[in-house]
Amino acid sequence: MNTTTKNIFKLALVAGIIFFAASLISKSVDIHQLSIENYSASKPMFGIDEYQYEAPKELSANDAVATKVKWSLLLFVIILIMVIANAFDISALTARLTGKQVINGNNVNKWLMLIFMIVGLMAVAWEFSAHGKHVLLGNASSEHGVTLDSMFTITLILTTIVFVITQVLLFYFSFRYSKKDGQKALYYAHNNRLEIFWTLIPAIVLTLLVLRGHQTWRSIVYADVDGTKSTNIEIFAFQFGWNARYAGDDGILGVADYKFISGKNKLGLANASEVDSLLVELKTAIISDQAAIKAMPQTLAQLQIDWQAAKDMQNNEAMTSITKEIEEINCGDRMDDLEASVNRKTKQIERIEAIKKDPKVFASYFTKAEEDDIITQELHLVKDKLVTFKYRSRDIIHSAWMPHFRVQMNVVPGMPTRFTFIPTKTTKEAKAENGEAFEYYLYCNKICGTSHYNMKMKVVIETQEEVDAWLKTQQMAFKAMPTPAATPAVEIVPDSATSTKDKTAKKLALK
Ligand SMILES: [Cu+2]
Repeated sequence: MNTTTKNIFKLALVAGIIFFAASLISKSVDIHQLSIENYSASKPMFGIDEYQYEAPKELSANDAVATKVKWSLLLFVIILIMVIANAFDISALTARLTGKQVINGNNVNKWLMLIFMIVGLMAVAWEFSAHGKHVLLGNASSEHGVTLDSMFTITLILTTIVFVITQVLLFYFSFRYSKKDGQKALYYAHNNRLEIFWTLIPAIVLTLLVLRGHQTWRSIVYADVDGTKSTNIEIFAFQFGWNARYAGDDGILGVADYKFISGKNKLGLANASEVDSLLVELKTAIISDQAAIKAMPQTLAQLQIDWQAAKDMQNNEAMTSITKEIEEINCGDRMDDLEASVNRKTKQIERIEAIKKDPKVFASYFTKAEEDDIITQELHLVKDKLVTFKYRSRDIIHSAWMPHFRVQMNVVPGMPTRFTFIPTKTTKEAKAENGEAFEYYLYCNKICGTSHYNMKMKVVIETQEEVDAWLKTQQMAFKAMPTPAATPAVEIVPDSATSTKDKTAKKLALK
């Protein structure tokens, strides 16, 4: 037995031991039922809220026996490998003594090639049957989703054919044309016809696949460019959650801008009174920042007095926190922070006032279309109806992903994106297929921070009537919902806005 074969056996031995250790570890760590049953083709990978946690079962007498059998089986395999390795050694020795070869390494290798091919292809077939269908997602619940899935299927079929042909050739040739004594390999450097054949065919096939993809993508992107044929819904992303905004009775989504975002106006809608109260808020905050800057020496003196008092009382905790504050002032950090805050707010005020100053710009922002907009925590869509999502992000890049609908789009701050599609299966129908626990969700598919994993919004597909009824239970952004008794809608000035104004007025008067 030559050193290479010996090394291969050694490697196999090590691999066996590693595999055994890994299987032991994975058994001892309870990974929340992360078994193959949970991720099989019949169960959708996404949409079922949470897998029920089941405590690991105690080992029964049968399990104990099974474990012992597995141990002995492994021991048997290890001994077998060692015996074979020794047999090779003995054969090599006999060959050296007698001059006759007992075991031919080339022969062993050629049969191993054949076995590897058969076992490998069987494993591929099993993988296809267990996980092949639509990459664990279940059937698509949207119109374009069916086309996308068929593209995946076609690509998979083509690549599988190529895979099987090349693998069979590779391993069968190694088997068929293994080294024989007295036989010399043919020197075959180049063949133009072959080169053209295996360059042209993949090129044509790939071009067709890419063109089909391009065509499908165009049909999605250009389904409703100006948003007139579909229901427009805004999808608003933030760390860490989603909001949906419906246009309300006027069918128009009001203008929104990041400059208008405030604690109360989280989506930054261009609402005149809301923006006015934001301006007051910003100006008040600037005044208080500036007062803090002016009072810095006094604050420092007071902190030093406080520190002495804390020392006298031997209050170590207070001393530490006061020392930290004193350091913050002494090194200039606090001053920098306050100045930056004043600058930031001044810029924001300037930008808002520039919009308000120009009547044309003002009219383009403050259209009043936002008043009846409805901001929701859930997404309800009508079955078989074209819908366009308009994405907006408050902070960083997110990605809105609805796996069941094969919908995904980046949500980028400062860059509006959109996606038009038709949902084709109601939540009820999906539940009938996948079980009562099933729900559609919109997930974030861009790792965006600590709570990214929890960034999702429930999606419900239902009839027009059901969506309308649900929308009536939601609150309009700046208007009261009409009462069911068909009384004319009363416009209510948001009272918290006035109260903020009052409060700031009082604060200003105090200064
Ligand atoms: Cu995110």
